[in-house]
Amino acid sequence: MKRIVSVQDISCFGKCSLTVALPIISVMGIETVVIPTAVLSTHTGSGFSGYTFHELTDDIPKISDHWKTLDLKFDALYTGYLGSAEQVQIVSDLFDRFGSADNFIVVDPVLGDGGSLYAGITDELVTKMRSLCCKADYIMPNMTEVSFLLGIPYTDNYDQCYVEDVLKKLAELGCPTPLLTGVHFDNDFQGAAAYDSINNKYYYSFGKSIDHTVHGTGDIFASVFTGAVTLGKSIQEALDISVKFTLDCIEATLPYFEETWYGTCFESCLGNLIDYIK
Ligand code: PXL
Repeated sequence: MKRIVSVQDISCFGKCSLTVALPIISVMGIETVVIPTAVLSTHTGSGFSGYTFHELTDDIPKISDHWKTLDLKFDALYTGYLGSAEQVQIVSDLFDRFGSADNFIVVDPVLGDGGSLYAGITDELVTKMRSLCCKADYIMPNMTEVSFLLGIPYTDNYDQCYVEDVLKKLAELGCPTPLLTGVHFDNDFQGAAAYDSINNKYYYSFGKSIDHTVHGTGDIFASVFTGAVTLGKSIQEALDISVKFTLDCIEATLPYFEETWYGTCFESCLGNLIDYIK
């Protein structure tokens, strides 16, 4: 059985990070091992204030030491939201210990959206996240995260040339296969792009554009993509499955948007994912 370790926070309420990665990767038939990096009462995205934040940074090296005694191996190491610069450094050490020629590393550099950083994301954390991206085989920022990682202005108005230029610059940071999420060239379609810098090939996948921003879609996309590559899917196949499933989830959220404004209703779509990976 394939096995992924997912390293990110538990937002107790709010449907993101581990509470999304666990069910999604599990439904893909992959064992999901977790390192919770922090426990928050909710996520830090818009709509919530006054959330609690309990860091588990000190536990990460202890968990890692114990796992080494068990000689645990993973097919993929996948990180999402990390709450402090120190934590990013500790995760980087974890990659050194558990990364190998037989597995791959996915870093979703969760930093912000809509042109701004999430609450609590500092410049130091951005700098460390940039270094973490150098160790990854795949990264999957949105355009906001790209602007902070590359130190360029944020724009929501771009063309294919611009997308390919930023993907190339992300590869130059040191990640051989960067992705870009939330890609749209018009109002009708949205999706994601990827650049395989080793073969100098670009990949795109689009679906119907849905005019709603829902929290947690980046985590859904990253979990599905990581799972699909772990199952041996090609970049194009993994991109198609991830985009299709993420858009299914956004669509499924629309009827419940008033009551679930804080997250995406991915649960009712999990059956689709089983079909998409067949
Ligand atoms: O969905 C990304 C995410 C994960 N975890 C926490 C967050 C966010 C985005 O805001 O705040 C705690």
